[in-house]
Amino acid sequence: MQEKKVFYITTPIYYPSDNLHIGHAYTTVAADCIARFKRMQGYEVYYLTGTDEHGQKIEKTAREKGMDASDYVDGIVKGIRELWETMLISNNDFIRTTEPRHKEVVQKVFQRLFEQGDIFLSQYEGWYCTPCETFFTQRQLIDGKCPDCAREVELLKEESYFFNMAKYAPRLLEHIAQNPDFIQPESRRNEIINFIKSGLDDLCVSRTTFNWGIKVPFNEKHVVYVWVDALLNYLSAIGYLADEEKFNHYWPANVHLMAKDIVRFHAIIWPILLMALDLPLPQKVCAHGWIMLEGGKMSKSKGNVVDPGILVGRYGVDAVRYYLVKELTFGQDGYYSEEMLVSRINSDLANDLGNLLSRTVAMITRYFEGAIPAPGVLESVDNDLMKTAQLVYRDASEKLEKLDFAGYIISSLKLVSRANKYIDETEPWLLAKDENKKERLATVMYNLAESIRIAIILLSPAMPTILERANRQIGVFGDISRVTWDEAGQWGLCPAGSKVKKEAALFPRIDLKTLETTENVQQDKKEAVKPELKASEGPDEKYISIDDFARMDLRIAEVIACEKMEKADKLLILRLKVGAEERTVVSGIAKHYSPQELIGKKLVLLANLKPTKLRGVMSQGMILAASGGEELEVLMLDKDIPSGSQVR
Ligand code: ME8
Repeated sequence: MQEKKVFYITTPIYYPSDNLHIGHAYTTVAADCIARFKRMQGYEVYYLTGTDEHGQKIEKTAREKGMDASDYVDGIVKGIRELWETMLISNNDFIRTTEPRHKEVVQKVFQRLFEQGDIFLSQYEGWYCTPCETFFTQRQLIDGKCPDCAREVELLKEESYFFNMAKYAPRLLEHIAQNPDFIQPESRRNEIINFIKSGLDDLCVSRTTFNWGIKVPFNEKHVVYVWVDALLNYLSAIGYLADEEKFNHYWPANVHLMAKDIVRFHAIIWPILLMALDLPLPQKVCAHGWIMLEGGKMSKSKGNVVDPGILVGRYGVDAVRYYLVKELTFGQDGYYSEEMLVSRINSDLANDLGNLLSRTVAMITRYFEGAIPAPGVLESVDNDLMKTAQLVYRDASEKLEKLDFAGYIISSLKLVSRANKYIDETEPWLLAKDENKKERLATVMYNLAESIRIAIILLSPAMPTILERANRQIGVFGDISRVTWDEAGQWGLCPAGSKVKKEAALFPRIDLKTLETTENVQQDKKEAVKPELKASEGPDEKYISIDDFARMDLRIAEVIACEKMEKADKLLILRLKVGAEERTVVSGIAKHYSPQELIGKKLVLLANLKPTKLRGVMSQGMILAASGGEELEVLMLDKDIPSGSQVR
């Protein structure tokens, strides 16, 4: 039977509570890379992204801005759509959970699950923090108070609908066991299995404490829990209960891509909902790591975000996409820095790829009047280059299939490096001096053009404008809209006689010293858009706002090791445990404390201070101490508060 060549891939639908940052851009670009790769393989791709617009948080944010929730999200969503256009995201659809096509599906599903007994009415009991409008469980409270704002909480009961999750747990475990690829990577899979095995509580699937949501059709006091609402977007977008043909054509999804923060929703709640609806489960739920900034995960609520639109304006869409796709090692977290971005552009793109192209174009222009010559007899060095091209093609394809995005880029670059080395090995400038070596020179030029052709095809899902830009210089691609992935797997497709033409560098080198950093730019931008706010706050400079204070990430840290720094009589090197993490901090307290006095003590750490090297040791934060005259005392805790706890 012929394989059904349809491929349905999704990103999470993002909260339009604020503008998106490069974390969101990472997922969307990575999914776009797969969508483009699959299209080049001849699949009919449906690439879905969108926005998750309901819920208490968005209602509250809009209210704080003095806006209607729907006007507020309209503005943010417009910006998100523009961002995806700027980043050349090739999504086939953009779903908003406020659209009628989605709301209808949510209501019908809720009704069905209620009628078949999976959903039932009961009491939700929890600790409620009125200022935060949030329920917490007993375990979440800190000293019996709200874990977010430390204020009093009250025990409240709320009538809610619940979904009986435990009923489906054995089936889900069996599905995971029988489909080892269902949850990727494996570390997440194990985490999910353990979570399910520890027992699934009934899931509260409705709320009565706010209105900004989809009403439960048979009880208008309730709105549907925002995660049930949101997950159903994957069905409503492709016509579930509305266009049966379209729905059956695309469902089940091949890949749901996201970061690890929301994998539980996708690997537990989502498949259980689908089982209850008698629908097949998606093929793969894949969770990548987080893009971090010094000081922690980049997130809207922390405010430590980098705007991808600004980066694209500065470095170009291909370069920013390239950086993102290469950034995260499969399943792991990675740190963003603008220096790293620039260094990748300069070394991988300007030096390795850009130079390979410009040197080849220059040599073909000089030695063969700008027309790619036909190759002659192959030598062993040529065979080695050809073999690398074939291996790289297979490896890059495999890595993309497995959603190992960084692995795919690293693999593709191997061909670029091999081709650069081939120039050094074959020394075309020497061949050009000897008329008898003209045929050999022709072979070398042809092989270089061929390597470039293959490398550019392989990199094109990550960098969508590269085919067109390279084609202007080395016209071997013909009609670029018809280039297929397969063509990268075949050596010798480059038509001899194709013209080359020197143009501006594919990726100009960037001098970081001449640039402002993005953080500066964003700061300027923030001030530019908020002039009224600044004016109304007045020039009261002796105070800082609670937001200023909240930017400091103060944490309890336990000293697990400590030593004197050699040849520095004031400095101690402390090894700290901060929750699950370990840090090294260099502190100028050696005159006041011996290392032994500090081991086992709990201190206060400013955790999001920019890391800096002190006498060659990277110090990741600062411990707090009081000083008066000659005296100095490090702040320590008496009670047994766990390390990692916040200080406020
Ligand atoms: O969770 N690094 O929306 P959201 C990498 N509406 N990826 C990141 C990231 C970071 N620092 N920050 C965000 C929601 N992301 C729900 C989803 S789906 C039915 C509902 C990406 O706006 C990553 O894909 O908080 C993460 O899973 C997602 O944005 C969370 O987006």
